[in-house]
Amino acid sequence: MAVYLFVLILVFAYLSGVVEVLDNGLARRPPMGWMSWGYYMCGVDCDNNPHKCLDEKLILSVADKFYTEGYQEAGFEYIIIDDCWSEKARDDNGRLVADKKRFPRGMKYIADYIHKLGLKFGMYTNIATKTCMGYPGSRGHFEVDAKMFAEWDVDYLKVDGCFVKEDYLNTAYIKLGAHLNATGRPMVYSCSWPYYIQFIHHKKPDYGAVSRHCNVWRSYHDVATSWPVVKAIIAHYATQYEHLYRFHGPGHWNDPDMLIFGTNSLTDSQSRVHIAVYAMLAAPLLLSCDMNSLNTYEKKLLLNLDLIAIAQDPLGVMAKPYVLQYSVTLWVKPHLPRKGDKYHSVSFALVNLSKDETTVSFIPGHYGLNSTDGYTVMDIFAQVFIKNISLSDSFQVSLSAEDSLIYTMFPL
Ligand SMILES: *[C@@H]1O[C@H](CO)[C@@H](O)[C@H](O)[C@H]1NC(C)=O
Ligand SMILES: *[C@@H]1O[C@H](CO)[C@@H](O)[C@H](O)[C@H]1NC(C)=O
Ligand SMILES: *[C@@H]1O[C@H](CO)[C@@H](O)[C@H](O)[C@H]1NC(C)=O
Ligand SMILES: CC(=O)N[C@H]1CO[C@H](CO)[C@@H](O)[C@@H]1O
Repeated sequence: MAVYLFVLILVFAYLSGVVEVLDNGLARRPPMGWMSWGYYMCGVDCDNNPHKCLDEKLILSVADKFYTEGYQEAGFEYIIIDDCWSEKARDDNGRLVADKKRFPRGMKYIADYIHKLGLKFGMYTNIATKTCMGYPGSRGHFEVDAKMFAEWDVDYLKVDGCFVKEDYLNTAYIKLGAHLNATGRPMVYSCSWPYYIQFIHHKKPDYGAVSRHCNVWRSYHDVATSWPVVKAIIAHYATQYEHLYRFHGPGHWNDPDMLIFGTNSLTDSQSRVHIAVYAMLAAPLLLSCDMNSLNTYEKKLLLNLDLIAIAQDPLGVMAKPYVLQYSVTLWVKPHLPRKGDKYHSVSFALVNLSKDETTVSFIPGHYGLNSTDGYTVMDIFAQVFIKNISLSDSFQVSLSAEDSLIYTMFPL
């Protein structure tokens, strides 16, 4: 009997171990959309800086662009207002108030507008008494703020982690998550928690706990509108893969921060690297720009449905990086469709971050392919099938400096 019980407990522990991630039914695929911070930052000085003004007009214009120019069909959905949206003080009832000048009709109006187009609405707070930019934060107001975000029909909440101690971070994100859940309104919960643990408090984040309480979380520094910063993010994910991949999947995602398309920061080949690595990581794809500033090539990449299918694959596997010859990184990601429920399709992204052109070769069969009928190969940026290969074939690729190529192999 005792042995029997022990086995039961083991089985239970195993089962609960497997399902122990946040299960609110949300973010089954990495969120796609737009977030204000990367480009607009604390865009409050609208008179002197109208092109960097965070206001109602901007948010509605993003919604309109998503709706009219094909972004929504490609999967872009969440429109998220980051820091600096509120008045400097709460009202007499202790509630946050939207900035009266920049958001004169309030947040519910914006939510309704966005929802009418079939899109989703996101907002921001900080876990401390003030936000990172000094606006009122949620500490001491978790319940009232959670209810208010729910009343405003928010679908996604980004919660920053400035100005508090490590032990507070480790309990407060869990408490705020419980208050969000108690509202009954489904809200994707985006936590900056592990970033602050690792880079501000210099401790090891408990990603198990994070993935039990958050849908999305930041694990590295903020992006900025510059290529070296994007390269640093890519390098971080390449070196930290072993620590991150097991927590990454449907409903719970590592977030390398926004795409910097539309900010005139990247060459075409750097844009390919940026989107290729984010797609292979199964990262959230959040733009941050004036939607009118996306150039023709960036728009083509964002609406490349073969590429988006890799990024949004339902299995949600984070690609594994391998270092090939000449420091070229080969990212390998299995995904759907599967042949006979058995043989995955697999995408290979080659990325070289150096400044020289080179030729590399690899044998796809050495990276988990095993369908002996072979594979048919699509060049994802060109969107054409280029050839069929067998398991032992070598694949030779000429790769320009700071460039990327993606090949998807579908089992024949
Ligand atoms: C609240 O948590 C429960 C248990 O994890 C989950 O089933 C439910 O979907 C959550 N509800 C919301 C609104 O997040
Ligand atoms: C290789 O085959 C096994 C089953 O024999 C399957 O589980 C695995 O996913 C396959 N690998 C790929 C990349 O399809
Ligand atoms: C690959 O094989 C399939 C199935 O045999 C065939 O229909 C297709 O034309 C081949 N593609 C190329 C590029 O050779
Ligand atoms: C494709 C390419 O640029 N090849 C280069 C990759 O990176 C290494 C060094 O980082 C160079 O030596 C290669 O020429």
